[in-house]
Amino acid sequence: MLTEIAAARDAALAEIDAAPSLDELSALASRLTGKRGRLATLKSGLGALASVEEKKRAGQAVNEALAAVSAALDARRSSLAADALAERVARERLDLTEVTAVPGRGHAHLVTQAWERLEDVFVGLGFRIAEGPEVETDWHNFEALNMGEGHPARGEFDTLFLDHVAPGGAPGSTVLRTHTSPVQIRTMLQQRPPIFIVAPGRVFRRDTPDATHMPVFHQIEGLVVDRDITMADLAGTIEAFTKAFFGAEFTSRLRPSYFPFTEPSAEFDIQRPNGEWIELGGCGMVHPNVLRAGGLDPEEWSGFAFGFGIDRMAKERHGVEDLREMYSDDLRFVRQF
Ligand code: 2NL
Repeated sequence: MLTEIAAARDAALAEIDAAPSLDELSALASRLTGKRGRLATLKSGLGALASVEEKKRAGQAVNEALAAVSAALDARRSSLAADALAERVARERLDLTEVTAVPGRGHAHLVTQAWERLEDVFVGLGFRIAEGPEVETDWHNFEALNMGEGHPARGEFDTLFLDHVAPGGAPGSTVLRTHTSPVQIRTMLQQRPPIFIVAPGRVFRRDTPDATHMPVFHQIEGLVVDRDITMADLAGTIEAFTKAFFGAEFTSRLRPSYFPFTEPSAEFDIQRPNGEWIELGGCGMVHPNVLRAGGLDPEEWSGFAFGFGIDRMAKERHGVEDLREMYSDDLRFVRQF
């Protein structure tokens, strides 16, 4: 009897172990533990045993076998359930990478790159970055820069006027700034010298777009005001900037020129290592009238200023043929830089 019980138990355990699915396990469970199972049959045959002692031992063995079968069923059930869940999770997994393009890493626009590098270099030379409004008053944009009403230089600027009339302003006296110089005027009015600032920013002129002009472009202007600032400081700063931005093999030169807001005025050129000269921007000693407009006494303070185009700089640096390319949204162009 005990051998039969052990055999029935081992056969049951082997079947449980081999059950391939939860459904089949559940069918197996009713068969093994049901009234017509082998162990149940053996149990009901206990009465036929000869001695009480034998009945007791066989009864205990059957109960232990049934408990072992029941425990094995539970274990197999949770193992099959875990497998089924894992299989279902794998089957229902949504691979979103198949429908979403892998997002490539973008980069700053060509002009932004140049703008940020210029800021870095000027900060390295001891300048601070100044900002101001893009919508300006006629006074800050022209008058304070020694270009009174009717000054011929105003005509060069093809100004974009706004209908908006500032409080206390005359009609037609609100403009989109044609240069970032008004930022320097505002700085002079706000803080005492020493002033060492650069003002990068977006500027506007009524130009028809072509290979070298855009109605919206970017400029960076510098302003230094302190006691005893001379043209030598200007030339030295331009040279230090040239080497820091373009490389030690580059040099710079100043050529006499004219601007209403500086006196004397100069163009500044840089020389490539191959000897070629490129015109970069303008500069000069701040005109006494401009210092006065900024609330400073020209007998006490002197300064220099310079300005150049950021877009042109990016264009030269990367050999872009047409400025309009820089403002197209053609990714084939944008991705080259
Ligand atoms: C150019 C020339 C220049 C300035 C800008 C300036 C500003 C103040 C006072 C005096 Cl507040 N000058 N700015 C001076 C000389 C030249 O820019 O060709 N820019 C693209």
